[in-house]
Amino acid sequence: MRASDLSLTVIDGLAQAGHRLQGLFTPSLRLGVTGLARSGKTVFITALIRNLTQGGRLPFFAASADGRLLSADLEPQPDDNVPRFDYEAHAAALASDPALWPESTRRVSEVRIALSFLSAHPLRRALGVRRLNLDIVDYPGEWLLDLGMLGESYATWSRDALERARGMAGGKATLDWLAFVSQRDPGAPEDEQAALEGARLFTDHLAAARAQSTVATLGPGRFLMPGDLEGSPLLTFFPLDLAESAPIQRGSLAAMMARRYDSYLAHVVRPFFREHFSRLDRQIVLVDVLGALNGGAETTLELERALASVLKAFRPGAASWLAGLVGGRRIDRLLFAATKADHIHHTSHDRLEAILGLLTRRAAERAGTAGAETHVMALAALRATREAQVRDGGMMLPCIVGVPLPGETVDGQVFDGRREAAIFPGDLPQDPSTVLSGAAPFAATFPRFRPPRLPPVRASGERQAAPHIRLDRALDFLLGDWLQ
Ligand SMILES: Nc1nc2c(ncn2[C@@H]2O[C@H](COP(=O)(O)OP(=O)(O)OP(=O)(O)O)[C@@H](O)[C@H]2O)c(=O)[nH]1
Ligand SMILES: [Mg+2]
Repeated sequence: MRASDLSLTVIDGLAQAGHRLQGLFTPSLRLGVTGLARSGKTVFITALIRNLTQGGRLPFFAASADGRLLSADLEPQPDDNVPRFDYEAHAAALASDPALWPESTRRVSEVRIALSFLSAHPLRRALGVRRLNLDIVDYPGEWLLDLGMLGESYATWSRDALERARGMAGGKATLDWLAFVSQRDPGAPEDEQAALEGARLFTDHLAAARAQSTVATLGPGRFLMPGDLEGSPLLTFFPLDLAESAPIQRGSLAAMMARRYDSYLAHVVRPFFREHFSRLDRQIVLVDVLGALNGGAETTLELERALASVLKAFRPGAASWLAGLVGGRRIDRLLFAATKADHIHHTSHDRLEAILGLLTRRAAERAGTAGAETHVMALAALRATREAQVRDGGMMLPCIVGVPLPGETVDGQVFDGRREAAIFPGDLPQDPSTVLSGAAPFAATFPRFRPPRLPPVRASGERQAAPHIRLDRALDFLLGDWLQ
């Protein structure tokens, strides 16, 4: 036997052994798609599945561009107690006429995408086709806010919640709740009726504040999106006006509230964190920066605060109270993405990235010191607009063109959901700090657009991908090294 025959036999043997081993053990990568409510998680996951399974145009996702990504198929999700992500329903909504965005998520769900690929390295490629399972969890963004409660006592949480409610330009619901709290003596004996009434008024206040704001930053999340906890006693607590130094008396209303707060953490927040977040390998944090800018400097500061509190729980690699829960896995790559970048002209994308970079800097610094690679990017998972130059007097304005959703208004013009419109979204400020200081209030408003209508996926093998902006770069950052 010649040397080259021998090496071929060895490679052949290795390939067979490798194939058998792969059947037994396919590595899995758990990707966390994190973000506050309406930040774009469900759309991101839907567009990701669509582009992977339908051979989307992904020129900056190396495995796909090099032709090494052979297939991507949905497989049963790994955890039998978690429902499957309803990709088919979201795809059907996008295929309907008119096309619809997915609805707000009400429960947790999970999806596994089985990828098969060829290695980029000739020697490893000789071992044959390799496989990777990509696991992703979707959940209601409201629940994310609760992670910030994990390190807080009932007393601290109460003080913070009251301070924020008092600082709001309160509507009736907020005023009613604050009036109720001001009449409660935390030292009074525990009282179930007061607990029920207070929790109801507190929930109304949260819902009203949520409806007013362009970003969701107030929790507890289950008060707004209860899921299977609708009507549960776990949701019957509210913040009380506690004096800084006074201890909580046994048998008092305050003790009752503190006990229920702790139960909420133990039975709702910790299990949610443990089951869905503590096992992540990679994380993309989606941030609706444009939505916050729409709300003004105060909303943008609120967003920064909410992000900071959430990211405390994700300190990649840091030794913290989390260390015991994290169970050995460490997030080694973290991507912050400003979503819905198709609302602005591409010439403003770097400014959008700069604003997000500033918003997340403190968190990114923490992650950086702990060794995770972080990156900031502006993207649109599902592009709903195109760009055009529109003449305005003697000037050419860089505009975006799309169909605003019914009822959306720009400059007093109300849209009907059918007509296309060219909109000049304005320039984002060059100095990102001005959006936080309010020094140069950003005046533009971004209407919500109708999604592009995506034809239904057919069994015939005809490929039906979806338009996006930089989804491929995000995939390359998040998965690229696992597909080498
Ligand atoms: N133009 C545009 N709009 C988007 C894009 N992604 C999301 N949106 C808009 O943002 C809304 C919310 O997106 P979702 O994906 O449902 O947000 P989510 O984070 O899953 O929200 P919850 O389920 O409530 O936590 C959508 O209904 C769209 O209006 C995008 O890429 N482009
Ligand atoms: Mg969702």
